[in-house]
Amino acid sequence: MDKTVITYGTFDMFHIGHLNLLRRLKAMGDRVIVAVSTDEFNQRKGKKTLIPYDQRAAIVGAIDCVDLVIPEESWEQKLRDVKEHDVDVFAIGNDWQGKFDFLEDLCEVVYLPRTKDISTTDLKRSLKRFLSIPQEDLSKAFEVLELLRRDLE
Ligand code: C2G
Repeated sequence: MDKTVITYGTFDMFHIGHLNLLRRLKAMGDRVIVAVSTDEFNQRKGKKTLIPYDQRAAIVGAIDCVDLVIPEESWEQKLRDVKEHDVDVFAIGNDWQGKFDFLEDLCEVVYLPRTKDISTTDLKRSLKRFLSIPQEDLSKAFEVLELLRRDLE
């Protein structure tokens, strides 16, 4: 009997923390369903996203350990999804520890350790810092790097 695992998330600026989580889900079962937060729902979550829903859903759907992508449009849909998709395990990062224990009557609830030192927030901050460097300073830095690379050849 196939074991179905479900998770929910924004998956903005897809990174290794997201991939690690999805791979762990695949290791826990046979079928992985990912509910990707819509842009409207992210607004309700108070979360600003850079990448629109259709692209975030397409990227998650292209990951080989993901079998089905559905939209996450509300907090309440988890109960319906678990029943509708005959889910055996609900899993999510432990930044949500305890928040979804109400699902325990319907399926196993697992909170997984987050991947350290990576988050969409940090990526956005680094990108902002990088883009605030004056263009001429960047050009000079790249010239120096090129000279160093040649010296090392
Ligand atoms: N994650 C992780 N390690 C990181 C970053 C994220 O394991 N370094 C996990 C999160 O714990 C979550 C998933 O990747 O399980 C997606 O993270 P987000 O896109 O930030 O999801 P979030 O906005 O927390 O949405 O109803 C639940 C919410 O929709 C979860």
